[in-house]
Amino acid sequence: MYDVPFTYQLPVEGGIPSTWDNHITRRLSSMQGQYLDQASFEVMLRKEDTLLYEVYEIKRPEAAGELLQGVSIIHPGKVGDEYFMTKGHFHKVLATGEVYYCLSGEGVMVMETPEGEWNIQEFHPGQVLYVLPRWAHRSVNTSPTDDLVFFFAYPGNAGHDYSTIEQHGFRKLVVERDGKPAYIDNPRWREPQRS
Ligand code: PAN
Ligand code: ZN
Repeated sequence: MYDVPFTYQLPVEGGIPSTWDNHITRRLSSMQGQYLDQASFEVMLRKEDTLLYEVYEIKRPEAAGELLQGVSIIHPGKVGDEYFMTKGHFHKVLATGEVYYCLSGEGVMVMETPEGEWNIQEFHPGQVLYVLPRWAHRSVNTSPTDDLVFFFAYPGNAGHDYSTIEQHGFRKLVVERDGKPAYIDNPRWREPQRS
């Protein structure tokens, strides 16, 4: 970890930063119970524990005032009709936002507040997306062929609360209908019970 200001390269092609500290990989088996079509999930998993997405993190102290940053790459694919997506989370410190910059691919960010308000924004190359403080966020790759690649930066003290989303998912699911992405209600969704 540097203790002086630094730069690094972020190539649009491929999107892997020239310097990184952690490479996180998330496979199908880590998304147990998150996809609506449980039968398709089981069939896929029996064949292969497919790599769904990867994150390259640049390490910084997890402290207020720092910015944690990196790149996520979500591979194309579906479980049943539902596109490959990240787990999604609230920040543990709810009052922390996040900036995303789409390098390549096509997708959407599904967001919601603890009160159940929802919002979905599209990702296109060159587009900046700002996730406001308090909004849970999950990114979804809606391309049939290409990776969705984006840069992100968020406060060092944010932390991640995955369990609220793991319990009931997001209010909206992103599925393919007639060859195009569509947003449907998640039948498992319940208003999050946050303490
Ligand atoms: C991103 C996400 C990253 C992977 O860095 O952590 O895209 O998504 P999950 O953490 O939901 O698996 C971010 O939002 N950080 O706060
Ligand atoms: Zn986040």
